[in-house]
Amino acid sequence: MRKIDLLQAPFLKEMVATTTNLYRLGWDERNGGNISYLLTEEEVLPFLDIQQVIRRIPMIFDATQLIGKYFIVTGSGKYFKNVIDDPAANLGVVRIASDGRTLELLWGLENDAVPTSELPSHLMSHIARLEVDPENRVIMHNHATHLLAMTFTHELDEKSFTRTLWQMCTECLVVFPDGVSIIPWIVPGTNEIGEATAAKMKEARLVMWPYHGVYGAGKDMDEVFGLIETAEKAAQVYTYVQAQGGVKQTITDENLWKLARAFKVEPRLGYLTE
Ligand code: 2HA
Ligand code: ZN
Repeated sequence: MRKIDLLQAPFLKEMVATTTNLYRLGWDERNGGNISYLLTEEEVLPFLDIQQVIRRIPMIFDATQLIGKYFIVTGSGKYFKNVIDDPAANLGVVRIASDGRTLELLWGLENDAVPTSELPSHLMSHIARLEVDPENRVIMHNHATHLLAMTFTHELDEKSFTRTLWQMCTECLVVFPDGVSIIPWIVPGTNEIGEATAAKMKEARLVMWPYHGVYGAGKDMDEVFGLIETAEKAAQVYTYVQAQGGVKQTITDENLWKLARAFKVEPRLGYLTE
């Protein structure tokens, strides 16, 4: 069967639009940030001969739970700024091979490029999210500016960090009732940071990497982008509030409970006073 040019694929267009948008927002300077997007076989079949493996790429960890799964990913060392001009050099479609430790490259990552250096965190987070939400498909990492800044000025206690963000915009509790989790500072690109992130991903779809950036998870690109965008907006408001002299009054826990009831969301257990 004749294949359609992959540049026409809806998932490719979403990756290009999203990386371009994130670059414009200033959250992905240089090679900062990475995205992985789980694809179904039906989605890739019109565009790819799935028997045609271009290259095999070894991984430093075991992704047995994802054997046979397809992902489109951003490339290591690649700039989000450049994706729109050359998607095939900056993005790749890969499949997890039957040994769970090799990637089969099916498209893109031209000139011997490899997937994002944060692949351990991405694939471990996919595994963790799929256990609690079988619909999860996207993991996104970026350096959202105000959230990153807050990791220097706000205490790094998950409950307190979450409550501050919930109080900065009325919408926050509705968008991320599961809150924001935080890992310790760990060297990026390692299995260790992947394991720490994935452990947090079982409870919350947003995970802060102190002095570095944020991880988000969601069932589609809009959900994960919207999550990070909403938390980042709250962090921006927090920045202005601090600059204006600090909080004089805020959304009370009673208000937050009313919101939770009105929008039928369950705030993270123990984060609001009863
Ligand atoms: O890929 O953002 O965390 C560049 C990064 C590493
Ligand atoms: Zn980063």
